[in-house]
Amino acid sequence: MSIWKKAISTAALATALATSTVTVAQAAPMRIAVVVKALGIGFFDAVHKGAEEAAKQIGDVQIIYTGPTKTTAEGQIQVIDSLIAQRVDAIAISANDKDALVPALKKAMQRGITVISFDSGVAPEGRLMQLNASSTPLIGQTLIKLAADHMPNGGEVAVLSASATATNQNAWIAAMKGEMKNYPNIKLATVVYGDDMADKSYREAQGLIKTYPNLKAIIAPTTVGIQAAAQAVEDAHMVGKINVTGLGLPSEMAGHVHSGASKSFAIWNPIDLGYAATEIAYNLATKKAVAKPGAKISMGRMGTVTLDEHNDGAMANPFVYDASNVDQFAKIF
Ligand code: RAM
Repeated sequence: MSIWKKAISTAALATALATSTVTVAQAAPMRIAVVVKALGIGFFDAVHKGAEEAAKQIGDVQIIYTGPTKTTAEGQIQVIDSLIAQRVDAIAISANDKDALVPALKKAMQRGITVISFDSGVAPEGRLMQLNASSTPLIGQTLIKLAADHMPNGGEVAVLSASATATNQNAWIAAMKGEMKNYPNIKLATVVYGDDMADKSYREAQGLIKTYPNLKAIIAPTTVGIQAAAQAVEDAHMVGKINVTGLGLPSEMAGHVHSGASKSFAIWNPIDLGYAATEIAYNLATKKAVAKPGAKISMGRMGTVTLDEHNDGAMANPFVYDASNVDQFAKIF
């Protein structure tokens, strides 16, 4: 046999081996796609960690962690179409827009893919259920209280949100506005959107600082926004004048708490959220559970979630971080 022929037959053997490996792999794991608002966001990296933890515990699950590069519905629709083509078993998605994703996710469900949303919800017709991180009214109350606690004389606050179509932030802002009736001396000056992009969030925070000279607090119900706002307040030498609060990761906020830019902030455990969403997707995909109003669905070590009349459920309560505990939790998420 010539060297050339030998090379070809070796290549053919390698291909045969590779094909047989693929055949074995196809039979085994269930593929659960975790689709996030955008790649590169620390909060979702922690969600990914939790999803992998659940997959390891369940044993026959492979996580496909994916998302667009920007927090847009168009980007997520492309990702969903590609997951349908790959015939994944389940999709757990944090939505950039509750309505725009419905046709693509309906198509996925028609092809037998189990679809749930978590964190930022999809409208009921586009998913089996929605796992909220926490109770929406509770987050609304927490957000305004965090600001009010450090405004003894009241005054103006502004909200720096994620994208204008983000289901979760919009629900929390609505809850916060409702709760503000109990704080008559606090006025909401404006709501601006940084799209969960660090640079845009930073520019929006700079705009708030310039436009509202009497601003007492920036409330950012997004881990990207709160970090950018704290940085902008430090850079503008406004520490002590404007308090930055909202929802943040201890690992990203510890320095800003120590600088004084943020007195306190809140969050639930994002690792737990990724873990719980994966457990639920697995239980629904394997028909161990059915999503319907009143159902109690197992989230593994996180207990059970109870679904309301829209098939929405909440995982856990948010927790408050300040100078006394932020370093301890910064090591975890
Ligand atoms: C950002 C995202 C996410 C939200 C957190 C609080 O990471 O907008 O959806 O839950 O902030």
